[in-house]
Amino acid sequence: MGPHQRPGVPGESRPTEPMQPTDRRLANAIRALAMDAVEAANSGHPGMPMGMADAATALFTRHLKFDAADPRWPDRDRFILSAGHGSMLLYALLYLTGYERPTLEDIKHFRQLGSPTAGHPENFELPGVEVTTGPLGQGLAMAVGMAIAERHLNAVYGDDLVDHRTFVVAGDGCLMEGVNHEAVGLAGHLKLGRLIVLWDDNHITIDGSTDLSRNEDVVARHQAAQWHTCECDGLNADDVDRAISEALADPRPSLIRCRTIIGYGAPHKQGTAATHGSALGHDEVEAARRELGLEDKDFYVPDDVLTAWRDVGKKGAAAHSEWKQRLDSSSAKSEFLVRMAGKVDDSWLKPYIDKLLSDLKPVATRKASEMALEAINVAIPATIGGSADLTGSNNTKTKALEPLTADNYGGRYIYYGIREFGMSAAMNGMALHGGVIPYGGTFLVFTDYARPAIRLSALQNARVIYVMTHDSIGLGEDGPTHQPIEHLQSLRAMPQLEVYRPADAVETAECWALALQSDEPSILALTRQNLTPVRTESSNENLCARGAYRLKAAGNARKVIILATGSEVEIALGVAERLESQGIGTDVVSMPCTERFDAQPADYRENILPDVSNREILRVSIEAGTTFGWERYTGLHGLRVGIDRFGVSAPAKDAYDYFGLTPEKISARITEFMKTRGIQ
Ligand SMILES: Cc1ncc(C[n+]2csc(CCOP(=O)(O)OP(=O)(O)O)c2C)c(N)n1
Ligand SMILES: [Mg+2]
Repeated sequence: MGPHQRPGVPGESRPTEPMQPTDRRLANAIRALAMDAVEAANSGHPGMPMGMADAATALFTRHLKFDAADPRWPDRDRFILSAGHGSMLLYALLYLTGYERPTLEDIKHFRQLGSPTAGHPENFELPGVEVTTGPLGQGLAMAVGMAIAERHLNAVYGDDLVDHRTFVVAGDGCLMEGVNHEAVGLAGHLKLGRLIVLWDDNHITIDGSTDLSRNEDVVARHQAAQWHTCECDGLNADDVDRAISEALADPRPSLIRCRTIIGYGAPHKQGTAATHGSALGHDEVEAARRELGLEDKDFYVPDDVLTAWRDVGKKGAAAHSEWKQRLDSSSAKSEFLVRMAGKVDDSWLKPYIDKLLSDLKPVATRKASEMALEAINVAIPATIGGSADLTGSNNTKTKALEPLTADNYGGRYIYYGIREFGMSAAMNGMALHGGVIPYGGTFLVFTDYARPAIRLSALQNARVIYVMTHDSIGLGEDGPTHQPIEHLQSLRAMPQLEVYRPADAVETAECWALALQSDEPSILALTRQNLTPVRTESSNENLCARGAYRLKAAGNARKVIILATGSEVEIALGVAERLESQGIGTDVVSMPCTERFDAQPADYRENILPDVSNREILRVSIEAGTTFGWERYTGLHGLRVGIDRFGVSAPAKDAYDYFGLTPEKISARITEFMKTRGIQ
């Protein structure tokens, strides 16, 4: 008999029926709700919740520290359903343990418009859903970030206030994904012993047996990454309990291999991919109810079972109130609460900018970012910086930051290694854990490696700040592999993400302030090369907050409006100078953040970009990247200056000249364009 065939009848885990419902009966309530919800929606994934119901029961009834009455208790254990397709497992647990939502009604409306029981768990729909999962592998990778945040805050505030664990349920898919290797490597290196992963080892994925696509020794791989591993019968709550206890006792991160059967309890379909992602069908649901000893009723949970589950949901109340008492008597109370609420002040900004203005000099915006961070990291102790092995290039480490290591979780700088995706996913977990504000760097071109996590930052409203340097052909000799072309625009296309491309040191500081205040993720696109200051006078306002502003107004009658970002603002000023000398009045608009500009009231946008034809006032965009999308601001009949091919390996100055991105070449192009279009 193979490891995935087990003897015994699913309904009977113990020979006698005690007064308390058996663990198996508790688990069967999860199975019943999962089957019924998927059946009602005729959509969803019953197999995973049915296979992992016993393991989840062991975890929730015997180990997980939580209080269903307060899903936001800062010292709760975090539970991450990395196998997000099994969302009904989580919804069932939240309902059964007595969270305010989802209600049984919500579960009956699984996957329907407006119901918080979305297809995959979404953190913004339900308190109790810690992170949004579904893109496989990322839940576990975010859990690594949660575990980092927990250890860091523990180092800062001590056991009295921060002392919890991070539990993950992951499937075969989560462990196959590339990001898993990054996350597991990082967790092993940082010795995140409070991270415990329960692997739903059911040998099945969508295409069928895992034998179709995997022969690696998953456990040995984790061991090689310095994890503790153990195994259990995932269908036996006592055995899962034993394995969890073993994992808890080990100082390393743990992988618990739970041997399970997908769709357990559905007699004709269990153990097959047929249960993975579709409703079991009426007959099979009936057969499963018989098999599991359930009543033949939809969405039915016996009273004693529901009562037992509700008691589980209340069990943490005592620990919670003890924690509250410790908080009340802690001298760090108000600081801790402010920090967990994520509030930051920007009192650092004004003095910092005043200092900049008193001593203006050319500086790369990556360097300007470091300068701003020197002030920020002192003023805001919640920041945790890092880089994916480009610290010296991204300029992300300020002087006072010590490395966060297994020996010093109190450090605030993480050497993520060459793990852009793992870093970004970890930052999501850190941000969603709360109490810390993560920022991390790599080259802008490698947002491609981080992109799935950036998308989840956006979807989840996670305040993660991506410090993406080397933001154009201006990086020079490293050439086309490293020169971003389509990146800025493709990132701007992403909802709920703010992309900033500051033009000098003052704008860089303003953009940092906005990113820190935001409840969305931000990308700071920063130059490698030095830029001449364009903001030379002090302003009472954070001008970048409007997304775009008139940096220079036309001297002559306005005929041209140039929109430029980042390093091209300086070029735009040079273009304007040449045009003005020919009597062509030219506005220069610096546009550090298109998303913010789009959100301005109509009259502000109208003031910056008046609704007149390009024959009256020609709009020109200048950005050292794709021109794709700039017609949004120039109109179809405007002029878009950019680069619509891959870059070149050459010194920055030569690359700019080669692509015609110089004041001479652009001004000539504009006057030529005006002539051929008959613009006077
Ligand atoms: C990144 C990503 N790729 C593909 C999918 C689609 N998908 C959802 S579940 C799944 C199979 C996962 O297998 P496993 O983790 O073993 O789950 P089980 O079938 O055992 O429930 C796939 C390919 C996804 N959700 N995320
Ligand atoms: Mg599987």
